[in-house]
Amino acid sequence: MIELTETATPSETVPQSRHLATAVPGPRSQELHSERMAQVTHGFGVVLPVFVNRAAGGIVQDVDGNRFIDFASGIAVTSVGASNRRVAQRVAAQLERFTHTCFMVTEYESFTRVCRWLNEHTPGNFPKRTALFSTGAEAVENAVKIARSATGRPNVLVFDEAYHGRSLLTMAMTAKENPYRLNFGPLPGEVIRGASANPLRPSVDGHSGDDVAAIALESVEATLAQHGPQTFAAMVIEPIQGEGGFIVPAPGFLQGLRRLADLHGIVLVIDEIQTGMGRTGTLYASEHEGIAGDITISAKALAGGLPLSAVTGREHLMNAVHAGGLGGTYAGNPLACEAALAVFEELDDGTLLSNARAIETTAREILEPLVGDTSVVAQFRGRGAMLALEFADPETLEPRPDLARAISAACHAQGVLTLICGTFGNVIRLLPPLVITDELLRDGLGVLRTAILEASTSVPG
Ligand code: PLZ
Repeated sequence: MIELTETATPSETVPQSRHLATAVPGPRSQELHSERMAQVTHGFGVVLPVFVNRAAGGIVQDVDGNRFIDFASGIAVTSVGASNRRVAQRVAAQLERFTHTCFMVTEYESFTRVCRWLNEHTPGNFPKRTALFSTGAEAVENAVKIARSATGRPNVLVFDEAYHGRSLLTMAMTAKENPYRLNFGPLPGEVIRGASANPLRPSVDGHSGDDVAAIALESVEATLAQHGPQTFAAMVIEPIQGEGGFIVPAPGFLQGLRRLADLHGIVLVIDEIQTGMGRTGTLYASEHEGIAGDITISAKALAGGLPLSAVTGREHLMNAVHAGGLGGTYAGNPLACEAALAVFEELDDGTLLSNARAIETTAREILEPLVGDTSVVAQFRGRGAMLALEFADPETLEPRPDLARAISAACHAQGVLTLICGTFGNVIRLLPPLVITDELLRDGLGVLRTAILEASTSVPG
């Protein structure tokens, strides 16, 4: 029996149970949403148009009194809970002292302490330095700047199904056209895409099973050769591809990239923005593969919901940049640094890591049988509390985004907040806070399972 352990979450402020007070969205949310549509750019989408008034532990509560089981964590951000007590207390105390100085103008100690923790806890047993920024995309761009500065080379290798952000450079590094790149060109150059090693849908055809990693690596080598390996500053990869569909690469692929990077003097940048900070049951997902990036990027769950990102890497790379070459007004904001120190305290005793592993065990037990039992789930995959179901015909692999949308909508209507991802939009992903109770987790998974069974019986098969 796997137990989820309680941590310091003020769950008394929001009852930890699913509750429907109105239809979803409720009347107050609908009112606020129409005002939003009148005021906010239509360039932002929304997964579930309910307005939140509180969130804690495993629950998001809306202005109509509906309580949703949180399988999103604000896209892998609020791993310690959306109103974690340690985060709230540290940030409140910092608010009283000062909100901002700009670290490039005058210094504060918390910035250094966050860098020290990251130097000590990111994969790789070598001397490191860290730079702090605000968003994930900003950190990815800075990792590229650092790699270019250190190597004197221009090119960046990225991979099929990659997601690295929405800023101009990271949008070019992201694979999916719609919605991320559509109409936003021209894209910056010197970004070259290589094969990924998706075990279900390999980028390179004509082989099966165990060869996926080896064949993808051959293709990557050919891509490097075509452009000249000595022109590449960096290769950037997510250890589990997130927005692209929660794809765990075929075994051996990441180790193979590590070898290619070493062979050609290319900086291996591991984008742990979605996978890091305990999400997959280890502090960083690279640990599952026994590899370390020359640079590791952290963001999202790093500061419990406050905007903070980090580039941590080998000392000689990080220090290759000229003084003044890196920075940003809000980079490593003091409120966000205090929040990160609180997150580190939460991670300290290993409870959240074992919670992530327990979440996987429970979800696997409830959801994995759907792969054989229905004719709509092609795969259950992921690690720790980063899990997904891909909806497709198991024989032909014809993607079924319609089913993913219908099932997700059924979950929303019953008070379970699920998200969709994947190149074909046919993957439902689970990213619960690592502090969710076992009872809530099972309730939410039960709702999802029933929705899948109902959808699959309406599919001829
Ligand atoms: N790298 C691996 O997952 C952000 C994107 C949501 P930012 N993923 C959520 C959306 O549709 O905008 C992400 C990621 C990986 C980089 C990023 C970018 O991080 O903080 O959104 O800039």
